[in-house]
Amino acid sequence: MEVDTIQWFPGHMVKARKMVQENLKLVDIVVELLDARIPVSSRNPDIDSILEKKPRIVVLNKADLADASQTERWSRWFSEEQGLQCISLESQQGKGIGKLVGLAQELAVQINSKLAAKGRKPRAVRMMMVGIPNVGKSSLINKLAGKGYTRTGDRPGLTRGKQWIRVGRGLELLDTPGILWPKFEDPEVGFRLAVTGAIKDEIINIEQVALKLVNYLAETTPDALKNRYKLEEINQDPYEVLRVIGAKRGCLVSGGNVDTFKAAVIVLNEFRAGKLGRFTLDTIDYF
Ligand SMILES: Nc1nc2c(ncn2[C@@H]2O[C@H](COP(=O)(O)OP(=O)(O)OP(=O)(O)O)[C@@H](O)[C@H]2O)c(=O)[nH]1
Ligand SMILES: [Mg+2]
Repeated sequence: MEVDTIQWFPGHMVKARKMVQENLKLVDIVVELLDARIPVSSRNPDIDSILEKKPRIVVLNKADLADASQTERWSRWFSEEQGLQCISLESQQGKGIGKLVGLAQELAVQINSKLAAKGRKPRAVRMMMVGIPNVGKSSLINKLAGKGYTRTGDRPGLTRGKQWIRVGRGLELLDTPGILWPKFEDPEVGFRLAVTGAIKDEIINIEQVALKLVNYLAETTPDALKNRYKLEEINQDPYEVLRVIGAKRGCLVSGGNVDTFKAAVIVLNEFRAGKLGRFTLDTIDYF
Protein backbone atom coordinates (compact mmCIF):
# COMPACT_ATOMS: atom_id res chain seq x y z
CA MET A 1 0.00 0.00 0.00
CA GLU A 2 1.32 3.41 -0.89
CA VAL A 3 1.55 6.13 1.69
CA ASP A 4 -0.78 8.39 -0.26
CA THR A 5 -3.62 5.88 -0.08
CA ILE A 6 -4.21 7.22 3.42
CA GLN A 7 -5.06 10.81 4.16
CA TRP A 8 -3.16 11.86 7.19
CA PHE A 9 -4.17 14.65 9.52
CA PRO A 10 -1.27 15.80 11.70
CA GLY A 11 -3.60 18.34 13.34
CA HIS A 12 -5.57 15.51 14.94
CA MET A 13 -2.44 14.07 16.41
CA VAL A 14 -1.47 17.31 18.15
CA LYS A 15 -5.00 17.91 19.49
CA ALA A 16 -5.36 14.37 20.78
CA ARG A 17 -2.00 14.53 22.47
CA LYS A 18 -2.94 17.77 24.24
CA MET A 19 -6.18 16.28 25.50
CA VAL A 20 -4.42 13.21 26.86
CA GLN A 21 -1.88 15.43 28.61
CA GLU A 22 -4.67 17.51 30.20
CA ASN A 23 -6.41 14.41 31.58
CA LEU A 24 -3.14 12.89 32.64
CA LYS A 25 -2.92 15.46 35.41
CA LEU A 26 -6.09 14.03 36.96
CA VAL A 27 -5.04 10.41 37.18
CA ASP A 28 -2.53 8.20 38.99
CA ILE A 29 -2.46 5.24 36.61
CA VAL A 30 -2.69 4.93 32.82
CA VAL A 31 -3.94 1.90 30.95
CA GLU A 32 -2.21 1.80 27.57
CA LEU A 33 -4.51 -0.20 25.33
CA LEU A 34 -2.88 -1.92 22.36
CA ASP A 35 -4.19 -4.30 19.71
CA ALA A 36 -2.76 -7.76 20.45
CA ARG A 37 -2.50 -8.40 16.69
CA ILE A 38 -0.23 -5.38 16.24
CA PRO A 39 1.35 -4.47 19.58
CA VAL A 40 3.95 -2.22 17.93
CA SER A 41 1.98 -0.74 15.04
CA SER A 42 -0.89 0.16 17.38
CA ARG A 43 1.46 1.99 19.73
CA ASN A 44 1.77 5.74 19.64
CA PRO A 45 5.46 6.33 18.98
CA ASP A 46 5.59 9.21 21.48
CA ILE A 47 3.85 7.35 24.28
CA ASP A 48 6.79 7.32 26.68
CA SER A 49 7.30 11.06 26.43
CA ILE A 50 3.57 11.71 26.73
CA LEU A 51 3.09 9.55 29.83
CA GLU A 52 6.49 10.25 31.38
CA LYS A 53 6.79 8.48 34.74
CA LYS A 54 3.08 7.85 35.29
CA PRO A 55 2.46 4.28 36.51
CA ARG A 56 1.20 2.31 33.54
CA ILE A 57 -0.44 -0.99 32.68
CA VAL A 58 -0.12 -2.22 29.10
CA VAL A 59 -3.16 -4.13 27.88
CA LEU A 60 -3.10 -6.27 24.76
CA ASN A 61 -6.73 -6.23 23.70
CA LYS A 62 -8.56 -8.35 21.13
CA ALA A 63 -6.48 -11.30 22.26
CA ASP A 64 -9.22 -13.56 20.86
CA LEU A 65 -8.15 -12.46 17.36
CA ALA A 66 -4.40 -12.78 17.87
CA ASP A 67 -2.08 -15.76 17.86
CA ALA A 68 -2.02 -16.96 21.47
CA SER A 69 1.68 -17.82 21.63
CA GLN A 70 2.62 -14.47 20.11
CA THR A 71 0.46 -12.68 22.69
CA GLU A 72 2.24 -14.60 25.42
CA ARG A 73 5.63 -13.61 23.99
CA TRP A 74 4.65 -9.97 23.65
CA SER A 75 3.37 -9.89 27.24
CA ARG A 76 6.69 -11.19 28.48
CA TRP A 77 8.57 -8.76 26.24
CA PHE A 78 6.67 -5.79 27.62
CA SER A 79 7.30 -6.81 31.20
CA GLU A 80 10.87 -8.10 30.86
CA GLU A 81 12.27 -5.69 28.27
CA GLN A 82 10.16 -2.59 28.89
CA GLY A 83 9.60 -2.99 32.60
CA LEU A 84 5.86 -2.49 32.16
CA GLN A 85 3.08 -4.57 33.66
CA CYS A 86 1.29 -6.23 30.77
CA ILE A 87 -1.81 -8.35 30.45
CA SER A 88 -3.99 -9.58 27.60
CA LEU A 89 -7.74 -9.08 27.39
CA GLU A 90 -10.85 -9.66 25.36
CA SER A 91 -12.85 -6.51 26.00
CA GLN A 92 -15.78 -7.48 23.82
CA GLN A 93 -16.50 -10.59 25.89
CA GLY A 94 -15.08 -9.11 29.06
CA LYS A 95 -12.56 -11.91 29.45
CA GLY A 96 -9.58 -10.93 31.58
CA ILE A 97 -11.13 -7.78 33.05
CA GLY A 98 -10.55 -9.12 36.57
CA LYS A 99 -6.80 -9.30 35.90
CA LEU A 100 -6.78 -5.64 34.98
CA VAL A 101 -8.72 -4.56 38.05
CA GLY A 102 -6.45 -6.70 40.23
CA LEU A 103 -3.28 -5.14 38.82
CA ALA A 104 -4.66 -1.64 39.12
CA GLN A 105 -5.62 -2.29 42.73
CA GLU A 106 -2.09 -3.48 43.49
CA LEU A 107 -0.77 -0.23 42.04
CA ALA A 108 -3.36 1.68 44.05
CA VAL A 109 -2.08 0.10 47.27
CA GLN A 110 1.47 1.16 46.39
CA ILE A 111 0.37 4.69 45.58
CA ASN A 112 -1.55 4.99 48.84
CA SER A 113 1.27 3.63 50.93
CA LYS A 114 3.52 6.33 49.45
CA LEU A 115 0.89 8.90 50.43
CA ALA A 116 0.67 7.41 53.92
CA ALA A 117 4.45 7.67 54.27
CA LYS A 118 4.07 11.39 53.65
CA GLY A 119 1.41 11.54 56.33
CA ARG A 120 -1.47 11.89 53.87
CA LYS A 121 -4.81 10.12 54.00
CA PRO A 122 -5.60 7.29 51.60
CA ARG A 123 -7.85 8.24 48.69
CA ALA A 124 -9.42 6.66 45.63
CA VAL A 125 -6.78 6.10 42.99
CA ARG A 126 -7.76 7.18 39.50
CA MET A 127 -6.87 5.78 36.16
CA MET A 128 -7.52 6.56 32.52
CA MET A 129 -7.35 4.63 29.33
CA VAL A 130 -5.45 5.65 26.22
CA GLY A 131 -5.23 4.01 22.84
CA ILE A 132 -5.61 4.37 19.11
CA PRO A 133 -9.03 4.54 17.43
CA ASN A 134 -11.00 1.29 17.42
CA VAL A 135 -8.67 -0.56 19.79
CA GLY A 136 -11.55 -1.25 22.18
CA LYS A 137 -11.39 1.62 24.68
CA SER A 138 -15.18 2.10 24.89
CA SER A 139 -15.78 -1.65 25.07
CA LEU A 140 -13.39 -1.92 27.99
CA ILE A 141 -14.91 1.06 29.78
CA ASN A 142 -18.38 -0.43 29.31
CA LYS A 143 -17.29 -3.75 30.71
CA LEU A 144 -15.64 -2.04 33.66
CA ALA A 145 -18.74 0.09 34.19
CA GLY A 146 -21.08 -2.88 33.84
CA LYS A 147 -22.75 -5.02 36.46
CA GLY A 148 -21.32 -4.57 39.90
CA TYR A 149 -19.69 -1.27 39.06
CA THR A 150 -21.08 2.15 39.76
CA ARG A 151 -20.60 5.44 38.03
CA THR A 152 -19.63 8.18 40.42
CA GLY A 153 -20.87 11.69 39.85
CA ASP A 154 -19.01 14.84 39.07
CA ARG A 155 -16.73 15.98 41.78
CA PRO A 156 -16.30 19.66 42.26
CA GLY A 157 -12.85 21.11 42.37
CA LEU A 158 -10.00 19.26 40.81
CA THR A 159 -12.04 16.95 38.61
CA ARG A 160 -14.78 19.31 37.60
CA GLY A 161 -16.88 18.09 34.73
CA LYS A 162 -15.30 14.66 34.60
CA GLN A 163 -17.20 11.46 35.10
CA TRP A 164 -15.59 8.72 37.10
CA ILE A 165 -16.50 5.07 37.22
CA ARG A 166 -15.82 3.11 40.37
CA VAL A 167 -14.21 -0.14 39.24
CA GLY A 168 -13.08 -1.68 42.47
CA ARG A 169 -12.36 -0.78 46.04
CA GLY A 170 -10.45 2.49 46.03
CA LEU A 171 -10.20 2.59 42.26
CA GLU A 172 -11.86 4.91 39.75
CA LEU A 173 -11.70 5.19 36.00
CA LEU A 174 -12.09 8.34 33.93
CA ASP A 175 -14.92 7.53 31.58
CA THR A 176 -13.55 9.45 28.59
CA PRO A 177 -10.63 7.64 27.01
CA GLY A 178 -7.71 9.40 25.37
CA ILE A 179 -7.30 8.86 21.69
CA LEU A 180 -3.73 8.65 20.51
CA TRP A 181 -3.06 8.56 16.81
CA PRO A 182 -0.83 5.84 15.55
CA LYS A 183 2.01 6.62 13.21
CA PHE A 184 0.81 5.59 9.82
CA GLU A 185 3.18 7.28 7.41
CA ASP A 186 5.20 4.07 7.31
CA PRO A 187 3.45 2.01 4.60
CA GLU A 188 3.86 -1.30 6.44
CA VAL A 189 2.45 0.13 9.67
CA GLY A 190 -0.30 1.75 7.58
CA PHE A 191 -1.19 -1.62 6.10
CA ARG A 192 -1.35 -3.32 9.50
CA LEU A 193 -3.54 -0.57 10.94
CA ALA A 194 -5.82 -0.64 7.92
CA VAL A 195 -6.19 -4.40 7.80
CA THR A 196 -7.03 -4.61 11.53
CA GLY A 197 -9.60 -1.83 11.21
CA ALA A 198 -7.84 0.97 13.09
CA ILE A 199 -8.12 3.38 10.18
CA LYS A 200 -11.54 4.29 8.83
CA ASP A 201 -12.37 2.40 5.64
CA GLU A 202 -13.39 5.69 3.99
CA ILE A 203 -9.81 6.89 3.95
CA ILE A 204 -8.06 3.71 2.87
CA ASN A 205 -7.90 2.05 -0.51
CA ILE A 206 -9.86 -1.09 0.38
CA GLU A 207 -8.94 -3.01 -2.72
CA GLN A 208 -5.23 -2.35 -2.26
CA VAL A 209 -5.34 -3.36 1.39
CA ALA A 210 -7.20 -6.57 0.49
CA LEU A 211 -4.69 -7.38 -2.27
CA LYS A 212 -1.86 -6.94 0.18
CA LEU A 213 -3.70 -9.10 2.70
CA VAL A 214 -4.16 -11.84 0.09
CA ASN A 215 -0.41 -11.71 -0.60
CA TYR A 216 0.36 -11.90 3.10
CA LEU A 217 -1.95 -14.87 3.63
CA ALA A 218 -0.70 -16.66 0.51
CA GLU A 219 2.84 -16.35 1.86
CA THR A 220 2.29 -17.11 5.52
CA THR A 221 -0.82 -19.31 5.81
CA PRO A 222 -2.06 -20.39 2.37
CA ASP A 223 -4.28 -23.04 3.94
CA ALA A 224 -6.28 -20.40 5.79
CA LEU A 225 -7.11 -18.80 2.46
CA LYS A 226 -7.74 -22.10 0.69
CA ASN A 227 -10.00 -23.47 3.41
CA ARG A 228 -12.08 -20.36 3.87
CA TYR A 229 -12.71 -19.77 0.17
CA LYS A 230 -12.51 -23.37 -1.06
CA LEU A 231 -9.60 -22.66 -3.38
CA GLU A 232 -7.74 -25.54 -5.00
CA GLU A 233 -4.68 -23.39 -5.46
CA ILE A 234 -3.74 -19.79 -4.96
CA ASN A 235 -2.97 -17.80 -8.08
CA GLN A 236 0.23 -15.76 -7.92
CA ASP A 237 -1.71 -12.67 -8.90
CA PRO A 238 -3.66 -11.53 -5.81
CA TYR A 239 -6.09 -9.69 -8.04
CA GLU A 240 -6.98 -12.99 -9.67
CA VAL A 241 -7.48 -14.51 -6.21
CA LEU A 242 -9.92 -11.71 -5.38
CA ARG A 243 -11.74 -12.38 -8.65
CA VAL A 244 -12.13 -16.07 -7.85
CA ILE A 245 -13.36 -15.29 -4.33
CA GLY A 246 -15.78 -12.70 -5.73
CA ALA A 247 -17.14 -15.17 -8.27
CA LYS A 248 -17.70 -17.80 -5.58
CA ARG A 249 -19.49 -15.30 -3.36
CA GLY A 250 -21.68 -13.96 -6.15
CA CYS A 251 -20.11 -10.50 -6.32
CA LEU A 252 -21.00 -9.69 -9.92
CA VAL A 253 -21.52 -6.51 -11.86
CA SER A 254 -23.55 -6.16 -15.04
CA GLY A 255 -22.00 -8.00 -17.93
CA GLY A 256 -21.05 -10.89 -15.66
CA ASN A 257 -17.76 -9.41 -14.48
CA VAL A 258 -16.65 -9.89 -10.91
CA ASP A 259 -16.94 -6.94 -8.55
CA THR A 260 -13.50 -7.12 -6.97
CA PHE A 261 -14.29 -4.23 -4.66
CA LYS A 262 -17.07 -6.26 -3.05
CA ALA A 263 -14.76 -9.25 -2.85
CA ALA A 264 -12.16 -7.05 -1.15
CA VAL A 265 -14.72 -5.93 1.45
CA ILE A 266 -15.66 -9.56 2.15
CA VAL A 267 -12.06 -10.69 2.63
CA LEU A 268 -11.21 -7.73 4.85
CA ASN A 269 -14.30 -8.07 7.02
CA GLU A 270 -13.85 -11.80 7.43
CA PHE A 271 -10.19 -11.38 8.30
CA ARG A 272 -11.05 -8.71 10.89
CA ALA A 273 -13.74 -10.91 12.40
CA GLY A 274 -11.27 -13.76 12.85
CA LYS A 275 -12.94 -16.03 10.31
CA LEU A 276 -9.64 -16.82 8.64
CA GLY A 277 -8.01 -17.66 11.94
CA ARG A 278 -6.05 -15.85 14.59
CA PHE A 279 -3.22 -13.65 13.37
CA THR A 280 -0.50 -11.53 14.90
CA LEU A 281 0.94 -9.24 12.25
CA ASP A 282 3.64 -7.67 14.43
CA THR A 283 5.53 -10.81 15.31
CA ILE A 284 8.29 -11.22 17.85
CA ASP A 285 10.94 -13.89 18.44
CA TYR A 286 11.17 -13.76 22.19
CA PHE A 287 11.66 -16.86 24.22
N1 LIG B 1 -12.93 -9.55 18.68
C1 LIG B 1 -12.86 -8.53 19.54
N2 LIG B 1 -13.42 -7.36 19.21
C2 LIG B 1 -13.33 -6.36 20.09
C3 LIG B 1 -12.67 -6.48 21.34
N3 LIG B 1 -12.75 -5.30 21.98
C4 LIG B 1 -13.44 -4.47 21.17
N4 LIG B 1 -13.79 -5.09 20.03
C5 LIG B 1 -14.54 -4.53 18.90
O1 LIG B 1 -13.73 -3.53 18.29
C6 LIG B 1 -14.56 -2.46 17.81
C7 LIG B 1 -14.10 -1.14 18.39
O2 LIG B 1 -14.34 -1.14 19.76
P1 LIG B 1 -14.56 0.21 20.59
O3 LIG B 1 -14.67 -0.18 22.02
O4 LIG B 1 -15.63 1.02 19.99
O5 LIG B 1 -13.15 0.92 20.33
P2 LIG B 1 -12.68 2.39 20.74
O6 LIG B 1 -11.25 2.28 21.09
O7 LIG B 1 -13.59 2.95 21.77
O8 LIG B 1 -12.85 3.15 19.36
P3 LIG B 1 -12.95 4.76 19.13
O9 LIG B 1 -13.94 5.30 20.10
O10 LIG B 1 -13.39 4.85 17.71
O11 LIG B 1 -11.58 5.29 19.33
C8 LIG B 1 -15.98 -2.84 18.17
O12 LIG B 1 -16.59 -3.47 17.07
C9 LIG B 1 -15.80 -3.81 19.32
O13 LIG B 1 -16.87 -4.71 19.43
C10 LIG B 1 -12.08 -7.75 21.65
O14 LIG B 1 -11.46 -7.96 22.70
N5 LIG B 1 -12.20 -8.72 20.71
MG1 LIG C 1 -14.71 4.73 21.79
